[in-house]
Amino acid sequence: MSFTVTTPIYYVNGAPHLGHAYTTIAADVLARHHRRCGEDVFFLTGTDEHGEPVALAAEKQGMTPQALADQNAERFKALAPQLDASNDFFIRTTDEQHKLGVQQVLQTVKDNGFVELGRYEGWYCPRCADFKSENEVEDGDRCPIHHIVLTRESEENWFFKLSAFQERLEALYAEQPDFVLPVQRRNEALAFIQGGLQDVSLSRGAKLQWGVQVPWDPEHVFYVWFDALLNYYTALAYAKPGEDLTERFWPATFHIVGKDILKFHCVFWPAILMAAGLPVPQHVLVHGYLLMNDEKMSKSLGNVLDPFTIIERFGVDPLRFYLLRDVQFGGDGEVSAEAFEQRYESELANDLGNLASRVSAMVVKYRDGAVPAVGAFDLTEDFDGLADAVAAHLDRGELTQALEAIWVRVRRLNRYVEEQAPWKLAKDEALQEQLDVALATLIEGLRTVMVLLAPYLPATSATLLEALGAPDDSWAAAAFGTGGVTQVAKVAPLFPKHDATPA
Ligand code: ME8
Repeated sequence: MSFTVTTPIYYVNGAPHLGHAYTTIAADVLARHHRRCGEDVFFLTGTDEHGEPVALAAEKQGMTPQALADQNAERFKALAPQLDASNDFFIRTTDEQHKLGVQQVLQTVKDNGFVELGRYEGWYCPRCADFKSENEVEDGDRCPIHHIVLTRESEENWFFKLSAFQERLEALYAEQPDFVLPVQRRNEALAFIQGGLQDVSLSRGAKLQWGVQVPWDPEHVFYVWFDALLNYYTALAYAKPGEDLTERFWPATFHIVGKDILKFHCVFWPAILMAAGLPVPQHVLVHGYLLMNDEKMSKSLGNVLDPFTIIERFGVDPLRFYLLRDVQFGGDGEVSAEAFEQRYESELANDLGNLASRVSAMVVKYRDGAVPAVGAFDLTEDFDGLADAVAAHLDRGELTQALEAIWVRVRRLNRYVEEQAPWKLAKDEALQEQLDVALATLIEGLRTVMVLLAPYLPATSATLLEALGAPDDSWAAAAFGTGGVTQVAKVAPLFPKHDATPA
């Protein structure tokens, strides 16, 4: 079975920030989960380098768009490994093969009769690279997202006949009810479609040169959004030298995007694929905004919390954990350094880190590190069905719920330590068997949660499973009771204390 997951390709008009890290981490969790289930996974991320957002930023900095793109693409490329993201390829829309792919697909769209010449009259935000309808425009003719004054455009353009896809899109939403997840985003997208679709500009005229040339009209470049969306498809043809991966990995399983770009992914994208005669993706998973002081973080608003600082001080696993734990995936959520530290302290250092140290220390103290072999574990009911529940959540893109399901068991293990009080059992000759069961259960519980947490906390999970001598983190090992730990040493603190407040 194949599984293809993508992030948006990020604009190179600025540096990577926490919002970008968020989507990449979410995609990585799904990629890692499906890989360990033995599936054939392709995980794609990259950069969006054409259009006004980049051309304008380059002009401001006195650079050519290509030079700015080269500089910032490097920073986005470097972000992925820092997040421990396991992407299989990094696409840049300035790649020659991508440009060729865009031209081929959009030529097919034209040949199929879905492109015509027209005139665009109306508002345009060069930061969004998006056309704004009258009812979206804020007072003073401003962009509702960037609050900058919109430009008034009147231009001859090639248009994509989006209006021809109204019924086909409605049918798609009916036939594939989970095409857009979660359901409130699906409803938003469907309402947009049902509200009536207008044809959209497919190209930009002479005012903008920075883009992929329209093959049938070299004076024009494609509107950046169509160039960008096509990355998900074009990448497959050249991601692996000598092999075309398109058959193997298309259609995509999950496109993960922020709600700011819902319209493009949930409406334009399936329509353009249909127009080209290509299969549509299985799911678009839409998440909300990370908010700092209630304002969406974005490069254009200059309001960013730096993921690199957190990674440097705490490592990347705490960042991955915090973002997927503190903000319900799908909705908006406030993020702050204080909330990060609190989660770090109470959940990673205490709930998980202390559990691992205490449990391993007790096995060392009471059993010389030998994990007792027991006939049956306690807590089997508490763990019953957990792995399936986690998988079911992840299949619906419920990343926070899956993590919560695991964390309920982490808490259960902590309560079990208190209930059993192994330090008391140890003092009583008659209770040695119960102590054996308690220690074996705790080790098995710890092993199980660490296997399940592997997609979220890859480095921590590998370290601890290695320390337990049970490095298998495959899906088969995720079932409670599989066992395999025979000997343990005391585990060093997984999440050491940090005194200073991160910047
Ligand atoms: O839109 N909270 O690129 P972009 C959560 N190039 N996620 C956030 C975020 C925030 N505050 N800020 C950014 C583009 N993101 C286009 C995409 S795809 C074919 C083309 C994340 O650099 C989120 O995933 O503006 C959002 O959709 C994306 O970054 C926008 O990145």
